[in-house]
Amino acid sequence: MKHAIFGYAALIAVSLSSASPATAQTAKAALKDQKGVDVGTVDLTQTPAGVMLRLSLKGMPAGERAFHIHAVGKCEAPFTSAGGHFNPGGQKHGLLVGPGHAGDMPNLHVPASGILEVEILNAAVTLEKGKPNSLFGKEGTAIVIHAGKDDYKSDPAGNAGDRIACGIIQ
Ligand SMILES: [Cu+2]
Repeated sequence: MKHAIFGYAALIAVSLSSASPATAQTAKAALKDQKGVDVGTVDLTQTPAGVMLRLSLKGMPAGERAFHIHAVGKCEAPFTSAGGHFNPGGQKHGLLVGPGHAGDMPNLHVPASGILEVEILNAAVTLEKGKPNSLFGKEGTAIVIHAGKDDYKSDPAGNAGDRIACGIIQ
């Protein structure tokens, strides 16, 4: 009897995996500091509600750090190469001011260990190519972490200071 139940469960598992096609869109960014040292990763997954960013940081100085998606997929220290915030809607910066840039996201609170694991949903962007808010446009996009916190209102960048880490979304 047990045998039959297990057999049935296995059959369901197989049919589920073949029914969900390989269209789950994902992307990744490897974060480096200005010296080229690896400081973490971001795994991006398309969901019906937007793009889920799973951030895994290590060796990051403790404190509040701005966390954004920037408009150019180029990370050459000091990372001004990544351009301004990803802003296909032409909005002003700041979650306290209005809708903000599509690349605006809440500050990270890095603990003394320098290690942080967090998931953040960005409903304003997509991994789907060809859409105006796609992270895979002509110039690509990059994840940037700043030395300071985003004040959520100063245009164009939240007065967040230097760019201390960068990773191309690919
Ligand atoms: Cu930024």
